[in-house]
Amino acid sequence: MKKTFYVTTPIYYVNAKPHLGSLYSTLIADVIARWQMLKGEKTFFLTGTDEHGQKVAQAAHQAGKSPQEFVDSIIPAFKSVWERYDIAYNIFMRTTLASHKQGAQQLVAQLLKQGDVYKSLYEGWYCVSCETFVTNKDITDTDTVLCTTCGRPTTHVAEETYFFKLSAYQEKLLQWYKDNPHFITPKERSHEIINFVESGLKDISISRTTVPWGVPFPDDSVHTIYVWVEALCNYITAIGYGDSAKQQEFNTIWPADVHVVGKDIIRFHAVYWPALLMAAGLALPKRFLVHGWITVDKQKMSKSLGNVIDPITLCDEYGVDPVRYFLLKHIPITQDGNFSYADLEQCITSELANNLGNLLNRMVMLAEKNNSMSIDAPQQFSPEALKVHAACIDMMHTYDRHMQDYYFHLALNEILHFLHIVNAYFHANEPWKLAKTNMPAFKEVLSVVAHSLRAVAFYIMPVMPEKMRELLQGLGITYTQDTDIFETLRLDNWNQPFTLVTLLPLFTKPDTLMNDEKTVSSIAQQTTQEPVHESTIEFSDWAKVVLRIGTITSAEPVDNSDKLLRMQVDFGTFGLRQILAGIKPFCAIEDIVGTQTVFVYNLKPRKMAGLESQGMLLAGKDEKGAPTIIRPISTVPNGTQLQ
Ligand code: ME8
Ligand code: MG
Repeated sequence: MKKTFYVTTPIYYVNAKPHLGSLYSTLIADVIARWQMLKGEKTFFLTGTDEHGQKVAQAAHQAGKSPQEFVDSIIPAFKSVWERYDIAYNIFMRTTLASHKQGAQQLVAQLLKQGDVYKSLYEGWYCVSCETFVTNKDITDTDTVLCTTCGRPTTHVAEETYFFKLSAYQEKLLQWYKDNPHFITPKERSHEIINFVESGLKDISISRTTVPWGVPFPDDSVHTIYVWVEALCNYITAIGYGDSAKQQEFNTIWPADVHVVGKDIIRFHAVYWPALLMAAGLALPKRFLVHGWITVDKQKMSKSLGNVIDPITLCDEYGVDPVRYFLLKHIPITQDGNFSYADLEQCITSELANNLGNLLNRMVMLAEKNNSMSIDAPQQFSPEALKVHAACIDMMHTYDRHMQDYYFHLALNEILHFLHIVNAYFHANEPWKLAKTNMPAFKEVLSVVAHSLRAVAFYIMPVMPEKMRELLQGLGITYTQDTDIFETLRLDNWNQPFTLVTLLPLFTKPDTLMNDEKTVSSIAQQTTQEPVHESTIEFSDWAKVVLRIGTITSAEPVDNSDKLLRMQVDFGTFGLRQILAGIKPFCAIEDIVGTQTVFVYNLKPRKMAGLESQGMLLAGKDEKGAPTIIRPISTVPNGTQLQ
């Protein structure tokens, strides 16, 4: 039987609901699965949740619930985000399922029986946030031992535990990395792991006696299995490991073709997991795709830092597919990528609305105006048209190559490049004039654009499934996931007839509103919902920001914007400035003119709706989420700096 293409995401801790970072990994896996389906592969896509361990137990305790009640209460939040974002997983795995517990126990029992696991005393430190035993060699000062990964204080542990003989697998692992150079992608991560293994592996502790919220250790229920070892097993228990009735199914799916993971958890995945599999006599996964972090102001977006962005708020505002596209196009998989609303809005406006959506729109409008909604492919294309055809074939090859390397941003860049070529061709041929003078030439232009857009739609389909389905509708094509595969589509064969359909614009340009204020306010909103470890800044960081009080001397609405007000602000001896802010729906102009309030005075000038804003208004948010400006209790001289 043909091997199923198997792709997985990390299983997420259920100590809080998913955020943009969790969405990012899941989205990558979804795009990989959809891409493989288009290539005609049978695929299996696994995601799920990591529900045991101290971290989750603590979160449950804080919420005043039993661990099981607590984890059950968080699951709907994960499922609804995945559903909203069209994440087409096959199984949502939960580590509290009986089948998982049984499978994990079976694996550990086998290692115990073989002598790969032995009992001894563990003395050292444990980081609950990372669920990690902190290795002795990383420790200098035993008073306050901080976690080498996350920097938080660790707890001292001295208990009898079971150890896995990881040290026995050092050479085998090194040989494996050597024989399988693509095992860990990208290369930087691979070097990191090889260095780590070369520096010497110690046996690892794989059980706890003081963590009752876990899977009981086989034949010794004083212990629970260390949460990481048990969690890794989900990749096999989800597809039938440990269940003899599912052995055959398991054999067609395992090994995983790609495990998608963030760089924070690569050591568990690319060292511990392969060693455990070697010990169990199971095949090793083919590849780890390791991505960087989504950052906000250069810091990792994380539950514990409280700077997370809620994916639901984001798609409510911008739509699901534009957010999916943005995350893959603008965050190179090999690097960390900063999230900003300004970049997202810019991307939607220029790449999606102008470059892609408008091309379809303009073509269909022109066809409609000239009664040419049905177009046949010309018998022979002109040399100009053939150049576009050649560029299309080029785009498809290059896109395919980048997708094989999982370089989504480069693949999508190819499409943009191709769309520029098609747009240029469309304009250079002035089809609106041809419609009056040369109907066959006019129809040829339409055919070229329609064929180009058909290819583009299928290639971006894994990234924007809904929008590309719509685009195809505009070309009169109904998409069927099960049968539409590249092999039968023959996108290089430009002999299609099209029956165009008028649609609403595919993408709407976002209002350029208070980009920076929005970042700040959405972070502030999140921080009230979860326990926060505030990160601190140096005094010198604070000293960079100049806040001044000024009087708003005039304010007027900006054309073509629902939200922006253009204000003149008097900063006394520091001058008069034009500042824009997205507060129009929330206040009456007569209420704010004459008012003193606070502005970031030294922010680099930026364009909003085509106008320059020379500073930024600061505002709070009232209970309904509407911005409210801040006034000094008594009048101060204009230009006063806050300190
Ligand atoms: O580590 N940017 O769960 P977790 C990009 N349960 N990706 C991010 C991210 C960010 N800012 N923040 C989180 C665990 N992620 C374990 C995994 S697997 C057997 C067990 C993503 O909830 C990224 O994939 O802390 C990271 O590796 C994962 O979420 C960690 O999720
Ligand atoms: Mg984490």
